[in-house]
Amino acid sequence: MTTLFISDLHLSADRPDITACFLHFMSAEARGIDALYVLGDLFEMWIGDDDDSPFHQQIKTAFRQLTDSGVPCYFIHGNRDFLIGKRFSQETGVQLLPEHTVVDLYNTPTLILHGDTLCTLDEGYQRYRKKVHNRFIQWLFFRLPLSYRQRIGDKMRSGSSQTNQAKSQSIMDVTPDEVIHVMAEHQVRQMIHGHTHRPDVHTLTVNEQAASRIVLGDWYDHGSVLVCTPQGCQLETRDFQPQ
Ligand code: LP5
Ligand code: MN
Repeated sequence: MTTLFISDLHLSADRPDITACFLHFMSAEARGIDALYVLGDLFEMWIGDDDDSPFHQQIKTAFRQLTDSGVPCYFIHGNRDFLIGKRFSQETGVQLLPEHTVVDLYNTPTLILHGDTLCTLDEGYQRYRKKVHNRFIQWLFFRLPLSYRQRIGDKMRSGSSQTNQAKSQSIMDVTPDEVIHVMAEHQVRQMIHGHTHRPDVHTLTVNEQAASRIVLGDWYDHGSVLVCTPQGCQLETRDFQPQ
C-alpha cells in the first residue's frame, strides 16, 4: 500500500534528464500504487491544452498508460501550469483537484496544495495571481494564437526571474501564521505542499495539537518523491540516469 506525491518537476523539452527520470518513475515505481498526486508545477510552463508538441504528447502518454493500468492520478495546479484544463484531464485520465483539497491518507486527513497561496507576504505575487486566475483574462489569453501565448509566457518568466532576485527568502517562503490558519480552517493536522523547493518535514502546533507540514522537493538535480504508506511518509530522492 503506497501513495506517491510529487511536485515542481518543471518538465520541459530543454531538460531531457528530468524527463527521462520522470518517464522511468511513471513506468516503474508508479505502477501498482494506490494513487499518484502531482501537486503543481509539473511543467515549466503551460500555455494551453492545445499545445500538442511531441514533448507534451510523450508526457500525456505516460499519464494515460498509468491511469489505464488502474492507478488513480490527481493533479493540483501550480503557478507555472495553472492553465492545465479539461482537455488535458480527458486525454490523460488525470483528475484535476481544487487548489486546497483534503484527502484521507491512510486514515490521516491531509490537506494538499501547491503552496503558492501560503506565501501571503509576497504581495506582488498574490496580486499577479489574482489577475491570471481571472476567468475573463484567461478567456482572452486563450483567444490568442499559440505563438503569441508562448511569447507572453516567456516574457512573464523573465519578468518573474528578475523580480525574484530582489525578494528575500522569507518573503518567498510560506507565512507560518497562514499555514496554521489554513490547517485550522480545514481541520487537519497534516499538510503536504510544494512550490518553495525546500523539501523538509516541519512540526508545528495547530489548535494546541501537534501537526506536520511536509514540503516536497523540486526535480532540478534529482527526482524527489514523497512515499506514503499506512506506517507514515518519507521524502526520498531518485538519481537522474546518465544521458
Ligand atoms: O515561477 P517563479 O519561480 O519564477 O516565481 C514564482 C512567482 N512567479 C510566477 C510567474 C511565473 O513564473 C510565470 C508563468 C507563466 C505561465 C504561463 C503564461 C500564463 C499567462 C496567463 C494569462 C491569463 O508565478 C513569483 C513568486 C515566486 O514564485 C515565489 O513564490 O515570487 O511571483 C512573481 O514573480 C510575481 C511578480 O511579483 C509579478 C509578476 C511579474 C510578471 C511580469 C509581467 C510581464 C508582462 C508581460 C506580458 C505581456
Ligand atoms: Mn510553484
